[in-house]
Formats: sequence, structure tokens, C-alpha cells
Amino acid sequence: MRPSPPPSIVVLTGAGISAESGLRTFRDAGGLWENHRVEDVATPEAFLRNPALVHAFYNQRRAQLREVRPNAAHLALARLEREWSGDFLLVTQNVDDLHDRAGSRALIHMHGELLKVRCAFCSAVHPWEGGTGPETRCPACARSGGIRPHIVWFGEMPLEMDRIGDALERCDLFVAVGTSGNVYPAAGFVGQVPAGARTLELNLEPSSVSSRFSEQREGPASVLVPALV
Ligand code: BJW
Repeated sequence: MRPSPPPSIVVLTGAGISAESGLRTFRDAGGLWENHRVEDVATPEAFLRNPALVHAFYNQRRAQLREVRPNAAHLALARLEREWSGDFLLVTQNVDDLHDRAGSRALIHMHGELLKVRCAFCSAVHPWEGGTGPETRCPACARSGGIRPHIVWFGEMPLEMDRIGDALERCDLFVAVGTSGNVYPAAGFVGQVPAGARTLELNLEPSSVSSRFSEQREGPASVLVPALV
């Protein structure tokens, strides 16, 4: 008899995995940044209305990244990827770079990345190098005024959905870590895995979609993720 292949794993992470590194989660922050509602700075409409304000919001968050480091949960997921012989994919909703810095490589940033910018004219993605004013030129198409954060705002299509969908359809174990289950399509991933796949939620408290998981564990990600790995 041929041995069955090792199980295929998909891990989804949210802001809760970076909370113990010192980055506040969206719902913890009370939805406010310097008295602006997050919806007023993190939408395509906000960017059209006041690009300087939106750039200031993301520049402040980029500055926060310099103060933080990956925690035990990020490091454990990077180790799992290195040591697991089956298929493994880490999908993060986080726009920070803590999974990258921990060593994860089979990684999709489905909501974009703080340390990248995109040209609204030609869609080319570039590393963020500090220039975000209206005069900043796109290195690819040379047009000015189109450089925006490489972030998926509400109403925009999250990134690499085909690759994520393929991995979910084939997965045997789906683990969601530190995500509130309020934002779609990520909140619906648990329903896209094959019937019979094991689904596990790791969170400080039940999320909005906890009942859809076959198993839940409550506690901090820095404890639960290394214990699982
Ligand atoms: C710990 C912990 C510790 C704390 N250990 N745990 C109605 C139904 C279905 C969908 C929709 C709908 N109405 C609108 C939509 C679509 C919309 C949506 O979902 N809206 C909802 C609000 C209802 N979604 C979209 O628009 C998405 N696009 C889309 O659907 O495209 C389709 C489309 C089709 C056709 C044409 C065009 C498009 C895009 C979503 C983009 C999300 N963007 C954001 C902001 C990015 C900008 C930025 O960062 O500035 O991404 S929103 C924000 O929420 C951010 C996050 O990635 C995302 C998820 O948040 P997350 O990670 O879950 O964080 P929190 O704070 O909510 O939760 C933290 C959790 O951690 C908590 O549970 C804590 O308990 C836990 N925790 N400490 C373990 N130590």
C-alpha cells in the first residue's frame, strides 16, 4: 500500500498574532486614529479626498514597525513551515512584516504590505522608500501623483485569492490565529475547506465565526501557537 501524503496545512493570521509584539489590533484601537475614524483613512474614497492624511496614517504605522519584533507565535509558524514535509501556506491579513522577519516564506499578505507602495496608474508595486507626496514618480511608468500604500482597503479585492482558494480546497488542517472573523472574505475561509478537514481557532476569546470551527482554543497566540507546532 502506498503511504498517504502528509497533511496539507493552511494557517490564517490576523492582528491578534502581532498584539504581543506591541501592535494594537483594529478593534482594540477603538476604530480611531488621532480622532479620525479608521474608515475615514483606510478607504479608496478617503485617499481621493485627502491623500496627505492617508499617507500620514500609514507613515505613522510604518514608524511603529521599527519598534517591534516578531514574537514566539511568528517564530513558531516559520519553524513549522521549515520542518513540515507536506504542503504549507501561511495567509496573513496583517500588513506588518513580522511574519517575513520571523522567516516565513510560504506567505501571502492578502491585505497588502505597509512597506510597499503601488502605482494607481500602472499597478506596479515597489518597496516603500519614504516618498509618498503628490510629486513622487512611479519608477515603472514615470507618472507622478499615483503612488498609494500597497494596502487592500474596504471594497477592494484582496490579493492572490486564486492561490488561497486552491490551498483551502486541498487542505486537511486549517488554523485561524488572532482574527475576529469580522472581515470577509478571510472570515469565510473556514467554510471553504473540504468536509472532514480539521479546523482550529486560536484566539483570546471566541470570534464571530467560532462556531464554524471543529475546535477552539482560548489564550494568547504566543503560548497557543508554539504549543500547537
Ligand atoms: C488575540 C490576541 C492574542 C488579540 N492572541 N488572539 C457583508 C458581508 C460580507 C462581506 C461584506 C459585507 N459588507 C461588506 C463586505 C466586504 C468587506 C467586509 O468584510 N466588511 C465587513 C466589515 C462586513 N470586505 C472587503 O471589502 C474586502 N474586499 C472584498 O470583499 O472584496 C470583494 C470585492 C468584490 C467585487 C469587487 C470588489 C471587491 C476587503 C477587506 C479589506 C480589509 N482591510 C483592513 C484594513 C487594511 C488597512 C490597514 O491596515 O490600515 O484589514 S480592515 C482590518 O480588518 C484589516 C485587517 O486585516 C482586518 C481583519 O482584522 P483582524 O486581523 O481580524 O483584527 P481584529 O482587530 O478585528 O481582531 C483581532 C483579534 O485578535 C480579536 O479576535 C482578538 O480577540 C484577538 N487577539 N490579542 C490571540 N494575544
